[in-house]
Amino acid sequence: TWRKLAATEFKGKEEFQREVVRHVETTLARSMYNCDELGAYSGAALALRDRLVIAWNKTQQQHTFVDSKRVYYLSLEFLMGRTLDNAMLNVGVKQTARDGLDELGFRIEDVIDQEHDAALGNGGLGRLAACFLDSLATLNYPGWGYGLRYRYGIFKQEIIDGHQVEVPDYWLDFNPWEFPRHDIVVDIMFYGYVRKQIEEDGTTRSIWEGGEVVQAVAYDYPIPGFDTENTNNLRLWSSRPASGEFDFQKFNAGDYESAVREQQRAETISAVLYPNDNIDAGKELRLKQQYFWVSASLHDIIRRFKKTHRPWDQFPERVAIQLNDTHPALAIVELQRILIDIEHLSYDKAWGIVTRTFGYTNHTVLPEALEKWSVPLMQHLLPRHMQIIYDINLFFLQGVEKKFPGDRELLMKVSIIEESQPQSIRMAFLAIIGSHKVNGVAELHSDLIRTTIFKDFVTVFGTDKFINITNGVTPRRWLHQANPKLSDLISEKLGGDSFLKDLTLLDGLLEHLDDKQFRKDWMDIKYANKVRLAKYIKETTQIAVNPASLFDIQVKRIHEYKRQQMNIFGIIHRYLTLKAMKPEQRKKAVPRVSIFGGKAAPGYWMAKTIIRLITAVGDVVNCDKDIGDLLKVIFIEDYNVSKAEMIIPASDISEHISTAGTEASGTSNMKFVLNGGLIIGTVDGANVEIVEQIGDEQAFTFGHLAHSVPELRHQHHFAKPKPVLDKCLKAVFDAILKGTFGTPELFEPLINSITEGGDYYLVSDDFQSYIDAQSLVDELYVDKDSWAERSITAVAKMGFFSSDRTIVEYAEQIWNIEPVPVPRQK
Ligand code: 26Y
Repeated sequence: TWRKLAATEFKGKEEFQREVVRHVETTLARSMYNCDELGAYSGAALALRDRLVIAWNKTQQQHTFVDSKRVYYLSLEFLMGRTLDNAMLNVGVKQTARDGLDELGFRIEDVIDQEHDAALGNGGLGRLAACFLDSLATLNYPGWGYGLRYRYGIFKQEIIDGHQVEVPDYWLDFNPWEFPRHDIVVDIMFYGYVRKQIEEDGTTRSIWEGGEVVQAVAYDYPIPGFDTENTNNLRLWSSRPASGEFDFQKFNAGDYESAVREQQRAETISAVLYPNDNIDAGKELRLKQQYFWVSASLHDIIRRFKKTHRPWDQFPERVAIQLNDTHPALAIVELQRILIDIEHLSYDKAWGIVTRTFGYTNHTVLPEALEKWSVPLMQHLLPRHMQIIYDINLFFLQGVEKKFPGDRELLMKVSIIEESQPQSIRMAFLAIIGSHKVNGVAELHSDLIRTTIFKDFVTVFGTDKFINITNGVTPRRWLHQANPKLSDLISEKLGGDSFLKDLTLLDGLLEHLDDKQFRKDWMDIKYANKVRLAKYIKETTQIAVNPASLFDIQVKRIHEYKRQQMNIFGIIHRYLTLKAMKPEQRKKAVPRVSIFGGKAAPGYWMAKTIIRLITAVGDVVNCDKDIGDLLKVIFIEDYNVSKAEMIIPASDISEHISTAGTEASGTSNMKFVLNGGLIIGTVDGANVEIVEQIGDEQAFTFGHLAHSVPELRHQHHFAKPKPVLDKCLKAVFDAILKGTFGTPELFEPLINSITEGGDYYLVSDDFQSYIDAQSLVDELYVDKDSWAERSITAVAKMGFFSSDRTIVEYAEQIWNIEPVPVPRQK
């Protein structure tokens, strides 16, 4: 039967091939006769990109034509990973491309492997933004991302002599996915002074002038949805000097150095992603990044709104802006400034528009991650914004005083300005006051923010403003793309791939739970994924691991609160236990491969010490002849999105073992379970809801609960004499301090943080229960058939954790937007 092709389709593999060859020979000016895999990647990417552009233009035209309300997702991080594979799968041309490339002599997997990750993020917050873009497009919502086009993404991690070494990640060499918009340029000012001017009608106006100007240039990235022509836009800003090139007067006068310096100063703003995850450093350049990006984005949004010739009142009916954590909180101040200083709206009218526009998502309760900017710094860099922050605070506090007369303490507690030395601006408070909804990212986390860090704001605003929207992950990347075999098996059982758009359909798998062949196929796929990972481990570390072992994986940023140290202490305990066994006893032990991956912030010394201990333990354990295959300890270098796609499908269990109340949600927990791995975890973040959904037989939970944490910390703090350590943990520390894993001095500070330093993350309190949970894992893993049953049951009940569900909740509860599908050709 004949039908018109979708904009993104090819007429067949021949047409695809022709397009690849055309791009290799003309766009790249290379010959097909000596085309290598990188050339094939480039050609394939360009061929597909041509199709995306058509759908992308259609979508944007449709959205402009319908004049629909749009959401703008402001995030300093978009951890996109690779694009080619994802885009081929989303628009449904992967098989065509596979066949076409095959005939040209290339394996599609090798071609896909040529692509550099777009690593413009640190961890969970940045990857969540990327999953949200996929869901927005797939659900046909008009939604744009706005971020920074860093020249260097998160650093590449090398492990040299067991230590982390940071190497710059220059990712822009050849990037077929970005479109420079040299016509979309915004001037951004810093520094300068504010002058008051009396108008003819007697009102006073503030004029901010005399500062330094840099330019923001837009770069656009198409975001295709799955099984839809809708293609959204991600717009990233790049900085450059306002004069275009550099100061030619200085240049011609022979002052080359200062001309170049000026150019570099401007380019520095978007040069590098700050590599801190959940730790605020408060650096001036970071504040410059934030204002640069926020100001450029708002000007762009306003320019688009103005084309509709609507009155300002209607701005919040056409525009929703979501703040991904407090990093873009200055957008609140910037919009207020534009509305009063430039558009001449009254303060009150402007503020009404502002608060109806913004929503704020909180991602952390860790005190060290809550952004504060020093007042003198803000004053210096953005003098007019500092005045407006004072105004916002004044009017807010007046309102509080009116509602709670005489409550001086409450005023102190909710003031945006903290009376520290020097004073500082609490960005979370600004974000709450300037938004109409504040959300946490998992039930437990949302409860915690309502009852701890933001409780005084619940008193002031009431409870309705503070909602929960539990995180989710995109099943397109994290099941279909990362685990094609499992995705195909599920399609076969469910009679189609609709589960990729409605993940709750996974529960249909329960009907097949007792099917012996299905269980076998299921476990064979897990095994094949473990073989794939074992092969990678062999190639990159020279260590052979047995894929029949239990694969135990912890991959995430290295942080004390995530407790990789507890995992490695548990591994040392296992090692000591195995060593103490007689050879015939050892034969009964379950062989295990413990796999770690993750980056430490370059300045986070304790996190680097944890990496050093993991590699040191691996060095000893991996070549201990008594142990053999019973225990291997692997650190995978440079964990990133594309590696996650290979690692996650290979887990039997994965670790999500943060101190209760510290991990806001976690999202890799969802990815692992969706791929048939079980989790060992604390009662923290989204673990709670995962276990609720899949049933507690399908998970290994342990440890103290969040509500006991403050009291336990208090006890550690005031304990005299120091509490005696649990026997197992003491044996672990003794082994380390004896030098079993090399120089003990390296690891003393880590041990001391637990024995002397108050054990803030409660490793000693949870250790025994962690070990017990691990023993239960060993015990249950022996029965492969019931393990298969648990694995299938867990996947079947994961439907809730699709980021599609998450995005629908944002759309309905915060943004008030509707889907606007691009009409399909008939
Ligand atoms: C202030 C600055 C240095 C800073 C930079 C990055 C502060 C925080 C962050 C990143 C935070 C982050 O990634 N949070 C994670 O967000 C995920 C998505 O909601 C959660 O799943 C995860 O628990 C949380 O740690």
